[in-house]
Amino acid sequence: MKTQVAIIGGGPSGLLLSQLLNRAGVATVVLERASREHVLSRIRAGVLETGTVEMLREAGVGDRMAREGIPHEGCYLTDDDLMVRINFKELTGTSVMVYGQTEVTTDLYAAQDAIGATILHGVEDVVIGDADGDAPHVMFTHGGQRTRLDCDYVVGCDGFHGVSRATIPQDKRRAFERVYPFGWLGVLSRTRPAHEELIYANSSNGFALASMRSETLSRYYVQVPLTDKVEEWSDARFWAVLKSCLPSEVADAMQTGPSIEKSIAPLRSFVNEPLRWGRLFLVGDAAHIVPPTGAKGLNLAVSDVHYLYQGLIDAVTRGDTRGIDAYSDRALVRIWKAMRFSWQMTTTLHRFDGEDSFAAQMRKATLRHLAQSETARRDLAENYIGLPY
Ligand code: RFL
Ligand code: PHB
Repeated sequence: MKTQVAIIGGGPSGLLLSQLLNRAGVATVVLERASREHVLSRIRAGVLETGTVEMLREAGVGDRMAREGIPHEGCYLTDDDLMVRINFKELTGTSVMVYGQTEVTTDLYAAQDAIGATILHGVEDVVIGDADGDAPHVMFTHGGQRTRLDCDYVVGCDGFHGVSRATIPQDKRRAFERVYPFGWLGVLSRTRPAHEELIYANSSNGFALASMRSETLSRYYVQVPLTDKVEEWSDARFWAVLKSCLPSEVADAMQTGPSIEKSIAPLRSFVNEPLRWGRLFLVGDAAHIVPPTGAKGLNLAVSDVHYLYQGLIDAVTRGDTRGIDAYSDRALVRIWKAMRFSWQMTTTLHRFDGEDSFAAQMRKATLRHLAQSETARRDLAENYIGLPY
């Protein structure tokens, strides 16, 4: 097989990149390990920055999002019963879009199907070869057949546990990492959202987040020890803990019901530098991970695609490598700012086991400062709606 750009991973970043390249006449092959159903069953991010919304429109997948997505002009940070509203619209002039990652991925698959893109599912044993030379290739097994795909460039969009990052020799990459001593237990339920806007709650019982997918579908999270198992969390226990973290006026009015999805995700900050080795580029979770507290994971994957795709078009069609040569440095500047914001939101809102009494006071003081200072709220809003590309 032969193509211009081989893309490992058919999650949101791989599909979006493929879509933008295909629309510009660049040939791609997407190699995805899982089935399409599996990719679409993963409940993950829910908040899209303005830049992400624009990128999806540019890729021709903005129509359903415009109809079904819910623009949010603000969110709340709370400290027990104190509710601080961050008014994005007033502070920054723009808003965010609540539209689930599952929907984004569904739309991208539909668009890729419509233009006849090549996406192979159930691909195993991917090995990237000669990435540091002029003629890279990818070996993989599909339908029991070992296949060689020759290409001009390889893009690793295969998430944190993929093969792409590991292909780069140890002495050519550097990892920066912080692992947090807790995870998020997430629950999806067919209930009316607790509030019309998202609530990030700091409380003496730990962190909780009240989010949503629609007017009838709620997404909630509570902070849990990393050792907890989903089976230990009955719906009743989950609702009780969630309510104990939210402001009482919200908790008292909240509708509860059976969970339709429940999972635990660990929290981690991670950056791999650089994002390139020869003709191999890393994009999205393959290159970096943020804790979900700032809603930056999916949005960063999209901004990476923004920095890379035009460069790839120029390189493949005109031999102009300036864009791809600048990719790693340009993308990393924004990645590190999102790392900082996600880390700060995480430490401002979570209880750390074994922390001293000072730490809880720092969180309370931060929330009180936000309540009183428009400057502090504007800083948060600017980061939350997404820093400029
Ligand atoms: P993805 O979505 O992980 O997609 C990578 C794809 O690559 C495939 N793959 C391989 N394919 C071929 N060969 C291999 N060797 C392969 N190894 C892996 C995988 O099957 C998969 O389909 O990465 P991408 O596209 O960069 O997108 C990034 C976003 O998915 C991610 O940043 C966010 O979902 C992060 N994230 C969250 N972000 C938020 O903003 N809010 C959230 O609530 C939120 N929840 C989450 C999350 C990430 C999670 N992970 C990664 C475990 C919850 C979880 C559980
Ligand atoms: C979600 O709705 O799943 C969600 C929203 C905001 C976050 C994280 C997750 O910061």
